[in-house]
Amino acid sequence: DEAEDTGSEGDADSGELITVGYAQVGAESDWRTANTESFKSTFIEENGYKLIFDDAQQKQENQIKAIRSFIQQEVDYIVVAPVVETGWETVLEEAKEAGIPVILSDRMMDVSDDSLFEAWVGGNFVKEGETCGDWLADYLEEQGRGDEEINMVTIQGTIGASAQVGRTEGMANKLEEHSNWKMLDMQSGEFTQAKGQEVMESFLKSYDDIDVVICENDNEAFGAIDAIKAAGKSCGPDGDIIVVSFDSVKAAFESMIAGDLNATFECNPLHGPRVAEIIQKLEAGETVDKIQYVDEAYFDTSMDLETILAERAY
Ligand code: GZL
Repeated sequence: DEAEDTGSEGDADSGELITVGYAQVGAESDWRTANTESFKSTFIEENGYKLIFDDAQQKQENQIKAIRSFIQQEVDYIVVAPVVETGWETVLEEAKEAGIPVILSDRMMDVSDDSLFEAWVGGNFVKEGETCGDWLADYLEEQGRGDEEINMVTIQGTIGASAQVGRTEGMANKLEEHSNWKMLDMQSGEFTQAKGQEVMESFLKSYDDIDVVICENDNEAFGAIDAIKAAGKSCGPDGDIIVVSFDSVKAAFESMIAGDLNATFECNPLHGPRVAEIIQKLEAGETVDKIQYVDEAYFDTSMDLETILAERAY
């Protein structure tokens, strides 16, 4: 009852629920939907948790409001998937003042003092970008286009999000290795299908010789593919334009099977269990690794995609 509620940290042993506030980015992509589902199916009462979930509609000020609300509610843990990397010091100091541990998942925060969060778990975005560049080099080589002038465009994610920063950086590292590759343009598609289509429409109006479009998530690729077809061009393995993207959600497999998307570079969204493991360790007074990268693969049309899709968890 109220009298006993000292507002102290929840403790699974005493039978009290551990209250977790999750400041989620939004609902912009299939990846985000799978990530939200992972948290909502992990942080349930039968596992000893009470989840308070907030969808910030991709606005940082809403995430900051959510974190302040979690502090007011005296949650036991605050988890954040930060929409962009900067602008978090003040509110993290407030959480520290309140004695509430913060865990980051998915995207990273750029803070001067990393004691402001306990741990971060997510994808290695620079590596994802580099793997994409290496895949493109191999694919073009196989097509006998290893020395050809290749014109590329990039539909970036939300500018300032570490997934966008890393993937753009990773590809930039590879561009330096291929003097015959030219990045004609880069614009943000906000990680959404609608904006991805818009950006690709504008690229197709500006450039009539695009060979590759790099989409910084699968949903932008679905939009880009619609724009390519509407412009009377073709994409995929036998098409005019090579389309590659990041995330590897189920719909990306369907797009590859349909012959539209060439390849997708995985970024696993199922961070619920990983964050729960971090919380359990903190509850037990154990130390946790500050930076925890998840394993990532890639998938392309040379693979047995139906079989792989049948086993995909997201
Ligand atoms: C990646 C995540 C990105 C996904 C997008 O960890 O931050 O945000 O790639 C999502 O689909 O919108």
